[in-house]
Amino acid sequence: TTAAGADRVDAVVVGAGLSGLYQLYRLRALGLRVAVFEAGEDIGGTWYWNRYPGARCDVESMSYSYSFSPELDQEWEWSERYASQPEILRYIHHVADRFGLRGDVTLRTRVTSAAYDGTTHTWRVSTDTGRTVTTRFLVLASGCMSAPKDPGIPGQNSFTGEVLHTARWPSEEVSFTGKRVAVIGTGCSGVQAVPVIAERAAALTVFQRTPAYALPAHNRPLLGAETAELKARYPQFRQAQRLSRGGTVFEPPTGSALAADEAERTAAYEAAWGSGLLSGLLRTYTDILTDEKANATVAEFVRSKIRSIIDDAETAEALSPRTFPFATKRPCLDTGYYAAYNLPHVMLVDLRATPIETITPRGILTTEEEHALDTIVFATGFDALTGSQLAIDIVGSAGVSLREKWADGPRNHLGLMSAGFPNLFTVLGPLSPSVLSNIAVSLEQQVEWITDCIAHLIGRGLTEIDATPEAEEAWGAHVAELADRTLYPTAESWYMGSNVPGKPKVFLAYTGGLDRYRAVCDAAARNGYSGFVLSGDARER
Ligand code: NA7
Repeated sequence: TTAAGADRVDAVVVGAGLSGLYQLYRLRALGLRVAVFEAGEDIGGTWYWNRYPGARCDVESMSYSYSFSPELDQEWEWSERYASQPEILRYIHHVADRFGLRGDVTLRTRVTSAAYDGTTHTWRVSTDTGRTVTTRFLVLASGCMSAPKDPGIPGQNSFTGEVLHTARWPSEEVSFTGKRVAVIGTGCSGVQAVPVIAERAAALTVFQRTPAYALPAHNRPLLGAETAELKARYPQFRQAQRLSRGGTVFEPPTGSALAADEAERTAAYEAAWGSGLLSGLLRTYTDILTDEKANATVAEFVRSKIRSIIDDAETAEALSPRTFPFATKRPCLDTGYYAAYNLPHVMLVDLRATPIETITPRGILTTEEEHALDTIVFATGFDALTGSQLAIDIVGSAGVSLREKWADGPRNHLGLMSAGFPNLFTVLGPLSPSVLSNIAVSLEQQVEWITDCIAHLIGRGLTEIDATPEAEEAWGAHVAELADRTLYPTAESWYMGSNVPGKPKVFLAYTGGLDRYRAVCDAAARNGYSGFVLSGDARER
């Protein structure tokens, strides 16, 4: 049944980042022939592309790493509390080499389309290099933050100086020495890049549309004694991570922020601020993300911190987020971000006061003035969660494309499979905990579920699994209902699709927690894949 000119494999995995490589490892262990296609020149996914200065993980390195191999856990030594992009990329290379994964990865190859053939029960997968393969199983491990968003600024192609995007950073060294540099965007990428670029550039102007809540990282080298201590109990720690709400281990809060008096609250917030943890403030009380008044106490605490760091009162106010509740857009970890604004050559342009009219050949023209520049850095974010999947022209069993089906927002069951797209699985896709969890833990959970599912089909000689429309509808409603119990949907955020013009406004992640999500996924599998239809008999063919 192999189509002419197409190789035949058992599984295609799209993407060779953390998710895709682990998926490859697991599917190979089932004895499957797997082809991984990776658009980049090398493996690493997010950690390959986002090589801008200052790029760093905001989850602690000893938590943000694979847990599947106790030997790997013991042998790898992280040097910093929060690993930098180069170190994480080295780790990914180490894993690929250690487990011999590279041989099945085809680099510089972007999957452009995938069409399901219901008669042969196979996907025909096409790539931009002209290579086509047919496969029974198709796993999209294409990343939740991997499709850069078009900044959509008038004149953006007219600039004659150097143009960079944080998520498409060149591998050769970029020099900022003596340059007048602009950074557009103050999400986590901008917040990380600004202090490092500030150290190198002659002048740095940051163009800010919406200020972020940035919390101090307190990053530092890890001491041998502390890594040894954690390694001694790594198996238990990994297990606790798996069972945790967000993939990181902590004592959940018990009280309401509004039940505490101000002194008590401030003490709790100070301790969280000092912890250097991204979710430290969220963990102080139970209602930070569900009660506006509780949230407002944290938001004001962060603003008071911003005022205490920034010398200039007007700059401090411009940097203070006021238009959305704390953490309804992802907070950032700050390593010298706010402090950079105290340097004489770093300037903030508040785009709410003076919007950009156009980018010109010389620089950036706001309603107030033209800023002459040598380099513009776009830190303008991604078409998150759905972007990388919808970039592929995927056509399912009824001839309907995923783009058509998701025109009003993503629809799937358990964030794993979309009805009408049999044997197509997604890792870290929409309507799963992905971006609201430690994704290192999330991706392992999903990859393992997918692997077990494929093993189940093969073991029983079944050809196909597909989500049912009813289950998918119920899942979508459940995810939306859980999100509506939180403050998340009140913000214009990439969680809501609000950052991409024309994108449907749907809350894109599961807010119920990774622990609960895992239980739901496991229960579905245990109940013979309830919510899915399993069919066919491969042995007949
Ligand atoms: P984000 O968090 O989406 O941030 C993008 C920033 O760029 C944000 O401040 C945007 O302002 C700004 N932006 C986007 N488009 C424009 C235009 N056209 N003009 C001016 N400013 C603009 O992306 P990041 O890469 O920083 O972080 C993404 C995630 O990756 C991060 O949360 C981590 O989980 C890893 P806006 O808020 O839309 O007003």
